[in-house]
Amino acid sequence: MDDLRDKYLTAIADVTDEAGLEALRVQAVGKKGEISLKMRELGKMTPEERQVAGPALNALKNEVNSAIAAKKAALGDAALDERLRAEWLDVTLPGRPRRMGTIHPVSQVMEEVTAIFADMGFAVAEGPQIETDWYNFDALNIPGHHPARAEMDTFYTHRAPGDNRPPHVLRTHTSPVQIRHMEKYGAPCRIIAPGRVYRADYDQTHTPMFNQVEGLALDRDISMANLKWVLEEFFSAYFGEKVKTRFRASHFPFTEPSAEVDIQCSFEGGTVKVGEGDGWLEVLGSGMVHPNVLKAGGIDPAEWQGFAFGMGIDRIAMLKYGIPDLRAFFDSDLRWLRHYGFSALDVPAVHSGV
Ligand code: 2NL
Repeated sequence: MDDLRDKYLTAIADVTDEAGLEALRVQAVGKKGEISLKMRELGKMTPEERQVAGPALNALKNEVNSAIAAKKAALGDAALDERLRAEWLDVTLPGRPRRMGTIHPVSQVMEEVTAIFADMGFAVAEGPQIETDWYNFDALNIPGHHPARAEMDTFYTHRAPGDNRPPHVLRTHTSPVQIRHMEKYGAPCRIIAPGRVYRADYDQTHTPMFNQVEGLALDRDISMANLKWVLEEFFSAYFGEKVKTRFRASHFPFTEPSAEVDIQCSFEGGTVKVGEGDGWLEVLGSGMVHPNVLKAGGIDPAEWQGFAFGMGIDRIAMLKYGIPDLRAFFDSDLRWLRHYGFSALDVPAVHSGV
């Protein structure tokens, strides 16, 4: 009995891992373990022998079991200590810097423009970028033979052979959005329609896809005077200082009368500065909505009238943020995006104006 005790207590003290300890447990007190087998032999003993051997064997079994339990706990603690040492982490280290993406100038300016017009009571309308030629041209008083159709360098979609319907077009302006809005909601109305438009043109100042914002205000007594106030209010808020406008008589099929609008600026040392000086910069087309266009939108021109305008978002973004080349807008060059992009936290709000 003493030999057994020495054997197992020594072995338990010497074992260094949990698998070895488990093997010892099976060998000593498992079902067919050495101590278990000894206990089975109790049955063959005389009652006198059993009275001595029984309690001694039980005591040995308990002693071995508690030695195993104690060792198991010690091995567990050692493993935890080792893990804690290995997984040590200095929480006082500064974080690794990760560069954040930026908001594209077009997106930023869209938000700015939207915020300013929203402040004047204009809602935002959106529509499809692929249009029928009716919404893109006919409804805007541009009939099939009109030179404006050719001038606009329109992208046409293909039709299946034998399909003789007129092809769809990539919208050349966001005016179709406003026609759809008139059809659906009627007058009065005050909306802007920002979005992508397409024209087959590519050079320093033109890209085949660009961004435009159009505006439409209809009521019983809206005039060019309201148009002029809205535009001066808009440009002053957008550029952050009072900006004068100059209206020049012009012609568009969808407005009558029509005006091209210039904003006040100065040209000094090769840079343009908006809102001061005696130069003028053309930024916008506008006019009173043509009666035929109102009719196309299902609105009675004897009862309603109003103004409309259209301007290039990319162009006013270049002016405000001093971006020289339009084509770089759509190159996805990361260095350009980091330089001209905005922080996501730089949320546009309406300027106090002047
Ligand atoms: C330009 C000229 C313009 C409009 C767009 C418009 C829309 C409707 C009815 C009447 Cl639904 N007009 N839009 C009017 C005048 C000019 O854009 O040069 N844009 C860059």
